[in-house]
Amino acid sequence: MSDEFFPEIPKIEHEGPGSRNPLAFKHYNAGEMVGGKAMRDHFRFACAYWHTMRNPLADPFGPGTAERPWDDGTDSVDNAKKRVWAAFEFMGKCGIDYYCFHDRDVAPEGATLAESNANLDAVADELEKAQNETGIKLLWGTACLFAHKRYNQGAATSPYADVFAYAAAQVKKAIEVTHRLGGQGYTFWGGREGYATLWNTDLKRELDHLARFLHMAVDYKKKIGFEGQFYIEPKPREPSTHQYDSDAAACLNFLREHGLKDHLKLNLETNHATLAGHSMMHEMEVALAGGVLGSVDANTGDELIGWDTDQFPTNIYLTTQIMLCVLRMGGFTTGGLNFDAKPRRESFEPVDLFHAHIGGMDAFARGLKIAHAILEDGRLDQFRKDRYSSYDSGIGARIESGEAGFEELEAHVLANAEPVTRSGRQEMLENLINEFI
Ligand code: XLS
Ligand code: NI
Ligand code: NI
Repeated sequence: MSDEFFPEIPKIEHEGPGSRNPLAFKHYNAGEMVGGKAMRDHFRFACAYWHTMRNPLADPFGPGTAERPWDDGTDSVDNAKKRVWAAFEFMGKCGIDYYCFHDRDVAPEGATLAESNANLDAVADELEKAQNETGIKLLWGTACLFAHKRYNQGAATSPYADVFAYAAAQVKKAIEVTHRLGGQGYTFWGGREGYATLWNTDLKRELDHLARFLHMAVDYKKKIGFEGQFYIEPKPREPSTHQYDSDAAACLNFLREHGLKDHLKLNLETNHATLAGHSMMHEMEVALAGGVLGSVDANTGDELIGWDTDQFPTNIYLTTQIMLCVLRMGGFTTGGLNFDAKPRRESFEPVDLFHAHIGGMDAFARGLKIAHAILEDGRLDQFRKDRYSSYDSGIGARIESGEAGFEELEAHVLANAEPVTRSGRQEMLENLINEFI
């Protein structure tokens, strides 16, 4: 890999827990086997192009602070092409195997759709070259249907049919480019698919339009032979007051209601889970139970701020919970862990991008090892299993199989003594988890 953009930064190596080098992995070791699988294959880490390459690190009170010497700050295609090489040098040095992008992160929007598409094609040529040179792959692509003014009232849920059409044309192109670049998936994040106020909103019609939009995408995907996985990414609000795909359960219901469940899985993001008032583990369990756990946007929020602050994940409990669910699922197939995260506004130097990703990768390496050890140990899962054992035989088995009805259950109660329950042992289990952390 070239040394053009980050000349002072060497390739990040695994130096082990004893290392005091901030530019080294203490726990992440790409080739190390955990439960018969190399770490890199457990995680399938991805870099989010929009944050790492494009986020100026602004906040609601001030403009961006990010110093990105390779970027001339213009919207030119040449600048966009150059940025590709900075991105791939960065990922190569971090040992990140995948990336994710929005159409408008990688290439500038033009004055017309035709111009935007030509820009995207030009940058896709460059991305293809960089992929071939480095072996870094595209985890998923997406379209930005929320930044341009035309999308001010939504895209597929805009009250304006011409806006719906524009969004469709944009997604058509984004899927084509994702397909061309060998993308393993394509994500739909609602952006502004929700409402600012219900006074002006026909909620039923908007939801039907969103479903139509996704069906069109499914049809087109088949037509061009794109075999990547489609994902929908739940988020409850921000920038909208309410976003329709508000959490995993709402997405599942929407997919089922509109006959889309066979075509989309969920891409879950930690900060969106907490915005929805859930833990990430809750969202993961809901998706797992519904058979739609696809991919993860690995970040975290700040409990004290409450926005989608998109911070890098460093909490070992969080990464342990996520990896526990991923292992229980049997691992990612098309999905992976995409760092949908940015350094703080105060962390404006290029080297901070490295610290941020190193920290996230190390936190997940620890989470994986801990989760694996917990599963190997078996006590946690055994406890869960035993807790439901009254359903394994007798009346419980008849309830689960559907053989028993209310009358039989009433007879059962009349013939038996008061039910016996046992402690849920929450504290004991929390202590058990801490044995491993
Ligand atoms: C924003 C979302 C976005 C999606 C991709 O909050 O997380 O970054 O992941 O459109
Ligand atoms: Ni995201
Ligand atoms: Ni987000």
